[in-house]
Amino acid sequence: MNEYLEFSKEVQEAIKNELPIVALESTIISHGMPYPQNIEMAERCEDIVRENGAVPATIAIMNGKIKIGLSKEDLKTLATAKNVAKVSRRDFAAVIAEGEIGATTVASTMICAEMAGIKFFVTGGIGGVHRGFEETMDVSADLEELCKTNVNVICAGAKSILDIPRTLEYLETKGVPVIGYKTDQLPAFFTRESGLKLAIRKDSLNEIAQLINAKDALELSGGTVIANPISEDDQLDKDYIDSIINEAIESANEEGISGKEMTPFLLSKIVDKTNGKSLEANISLVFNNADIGSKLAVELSKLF
Ligand code: PSU
Ligand code: MN
Repeated sequence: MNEYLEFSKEVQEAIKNELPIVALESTIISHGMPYPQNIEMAERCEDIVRENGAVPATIAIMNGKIKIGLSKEDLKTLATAKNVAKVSRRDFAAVIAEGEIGATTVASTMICAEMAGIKFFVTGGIGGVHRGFEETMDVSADLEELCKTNVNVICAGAKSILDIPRTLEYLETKGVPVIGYKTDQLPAFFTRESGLKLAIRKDSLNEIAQLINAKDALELSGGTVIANPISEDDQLDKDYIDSIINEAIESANEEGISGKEMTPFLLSKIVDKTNGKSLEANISLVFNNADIGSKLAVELSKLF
């Protein structure tokens, strides 16, 4: 397994010195945001993690290797190159074998983080059960990964491009703890509330660290979701964003979009239709997650 892993100097040092490490995904860079906001976001996320006393490990596939920690040039490539594959669990082995450039989704970043021994992973939003899944059977591989791979994912919930109630049901069925950080509700990415009540609420990072510690001691498999709502100031108006999301889904259906193209298509349509307002909100919530995720990684390291 290890022959495929390639660690940056910074991450190697962190492992040697037992510093808390936070994984970051690359699909959000290559397929989730336009250039140049994508690279600015990626670099700033890494800095937020560092400022909080943890070490960032942005993950991607390059030259047949799984890179754990990227150089500035790697980030630039992921942010600008047109031939970057979106790699979920299904695509992983093929992209490695072909030596292609691959951006990792939540699912595949979790796989890589677990291989590298990294316990925390910060992203924007997780994939989930798509609306109309009864017809399409489109359920993100992110959910299955959360069921089996032991990485703690800090996110702002799931976007309402998805069927959020069914996404939450799926996680419940598969036994994934979803922890609301200072909230009773699953956040809906652009908005703080979804109307869906969570079983677990924690108001301090120490309590979340204790929960993770207990889960690990019990050897319960699978990951956790730490749901961290977008800030009051940056959230979008619910009716406004819902109507834009509905339009975007209509366009996707008209254009016959399906499979792995669906999420990137919807994200970019929403950015266009909001004249970039959704992008600002998206960036703000990712920074918020990088802040809380790295503080949580530091908090857990204090328990040992
Ligand atoms: N949600 C976002 N931004 C993103 C994604 C999801 O708000 O960039 C990306 C993540 O990488 C996630 C992936 O893992 O989309 C889910 O894609 P799919 O629905 O095809 O599994
Ligand atoms: Mn899908």
